[in-house]
Amino acid sequence: MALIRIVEDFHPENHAALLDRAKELMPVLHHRIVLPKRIDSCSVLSCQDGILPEELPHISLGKGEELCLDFGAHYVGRIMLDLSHAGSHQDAPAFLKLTFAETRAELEADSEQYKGWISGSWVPEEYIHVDVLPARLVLPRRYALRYLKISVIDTSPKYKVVVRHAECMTQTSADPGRLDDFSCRDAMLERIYQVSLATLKDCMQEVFEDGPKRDRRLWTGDFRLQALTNAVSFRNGDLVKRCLYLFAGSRFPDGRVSACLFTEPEVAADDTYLFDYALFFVITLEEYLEEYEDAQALEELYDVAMEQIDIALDRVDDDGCVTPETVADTFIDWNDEVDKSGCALAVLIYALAYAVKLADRKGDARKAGELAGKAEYLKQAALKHYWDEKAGCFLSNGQKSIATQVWMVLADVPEPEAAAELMGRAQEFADDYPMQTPYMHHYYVMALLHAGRKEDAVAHIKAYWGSMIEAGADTFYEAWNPDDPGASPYGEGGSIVNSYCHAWSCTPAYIIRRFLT
Ligand code: RAM
Repeated sequence: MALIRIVEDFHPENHAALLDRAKELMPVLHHRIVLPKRIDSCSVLSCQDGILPEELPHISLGKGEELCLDFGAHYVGRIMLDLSHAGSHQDAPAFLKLTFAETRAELEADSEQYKGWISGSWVPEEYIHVDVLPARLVLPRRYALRYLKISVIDTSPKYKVVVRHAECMTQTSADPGRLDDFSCRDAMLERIYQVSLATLKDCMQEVFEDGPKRDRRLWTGDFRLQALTNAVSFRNGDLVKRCLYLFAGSRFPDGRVSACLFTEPEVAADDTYLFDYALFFVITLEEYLEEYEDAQALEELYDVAMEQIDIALDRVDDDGCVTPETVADTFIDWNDEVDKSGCALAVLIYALAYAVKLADRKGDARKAGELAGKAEYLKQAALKHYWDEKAGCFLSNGQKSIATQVWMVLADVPEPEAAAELMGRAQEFADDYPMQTPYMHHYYVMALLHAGRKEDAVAHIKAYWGSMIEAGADTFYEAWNPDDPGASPYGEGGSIVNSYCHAWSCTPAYIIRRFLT
C-alpha cells in the first residue's frame, strides 16, 4: 500500500523559538576525499577483477562503451570527474550517462522498468552533455554510492572520452573519533557490528536521515532507532536534541508531531501523521534525557510530548481499543496483510511507560499517576480483546501475526513468564505474516530479549542481518528478505528505488552493546 498522505491546503505550524534552538544545534559535517579503489568493469578491456584506477587515463571510451568505478565502500558525498578526450578534435558534445549505486545489484536494474508508487526521480542517474573537453565535472547533487558507472551514449567518430580522474568528497556528521575500540568476540557479530556503524554513519548528516539515497529526511520511527545506536557509538547528543526540536518546532496545526519532516528550503512538517511514529517522539525524548540529562530539553519539550500522548489517548474507543481510522494511520511494518489494531494499542501502552517516566522526571506526579492508570486500563483491555486462550497468543481481529505478539510483549501486556512462552511459540508462526523490514525485525529481537530469550535473539541477528552481509552488504538495507533479495515495498521494479543504507537497520550495534556484552 502506498504511504502517501496529502492534506489539502496543509500549513504546518512552526514554533520559532524551538526551531531557533534546532538551528543552533546544526552539526559540523566532516569531509574526506576518497578515490576509486578499483575499476569494477570496463567494456573496452578484457575486464578481470582488480584493474587499478591508475589505468584510467589510458582508457578511452567511444559510443556505447562504459566503465564502472568501485569506491570500495559505501559513501555519501559529491562526485568530481576530470574528463578529457583522445583522438581528433572534439567536433560534437560528449553525451554521458552516470549511474550511481549503493550495491552492485542496483547497477543491473533498469530504471525504465520501474512502475512503483514512490517517485522514480529518486533513481540516481544523470544524463549530461559536455560541450568542451577537457572539463572538470562537479556534480551538483549529493549521492549515496559505492559504484559509479560512466556510460558514453555518444561522442563522434573523431574522438573518444577519457575519464582521467574521479573522486568523491564524502560527508557525515558522525565523528569516528568518538568510537571506542570495542570489538565482538564472535566474528559474524563483529562484522554485523561494523556494518551497523557504517550504516548509521552515512545516515548522520544535518539530521538523522532515514536513508542518504532516499528519502534523505527525518522520520520519527527511524530517528528513534538511530538515537539508540548513536548513544552507544558516535554519541552525538546534540544531533538527537536538534531532531527532537525540529519535530517539536514544526507540527500539524492541532499539535500532532508529523511522521516526517523536511528541512529544505525551510523546516516544514510533512502532512503525514502516523499514530505509532508520533508516539516515538515521546519515547525518544525520554531516552535522550536518560542518556544526556538535559534540563532545558525537558523544560521545553515536555508539553509537546504530553500532547502526543493526550492526542493518542483521544483515539481510543470505549472498549479501550484504538479506533479503526487511527489503526489505518499506523505503520508497524510494510506488510499490509498484517492487522495492525493490536499493534497500535500495544505501541500506545509501550509509549505510556515512557511517558510515565517522563512525567516523573518532570516532577509531574499527578500526570505520572494518571498515565500509569491509563496504561493499566489499556493492558486489561488488550488482554480482554486480543488474548486468545485457545490459540495461546494474541489475535488481532482473529489474525495471528508475529507483529502483534512482538508489540504486546514489548508493552508488557503478558506477564514475564507468559511472554517467554509466547515468544517461543510465536517463532513457529512468524512466517504466516512475514516481517518485511529490518525495522520490524529490530522490534522482534527486542521482544525476544524482553522475554528472556537471548539465544534466540542472537541467532536471529546472525541469521537476518548476517544474511545481508553474506549478500555483500556494506551498509544495511531498508527492506530485506533473504529468500527474495529483490523485494521492494514500492511496487513493480521497486528494488531500484530501495535504499541500501537505511537508518532503521542500524540497530544490531545498539543491541550488541546494550544487551549482549
Ligand atoms: C519510508 C522510509 C522511512 C520510513 C517510512 C515509513 O518512506 O523508508 O524510513 O520510516 O517510509
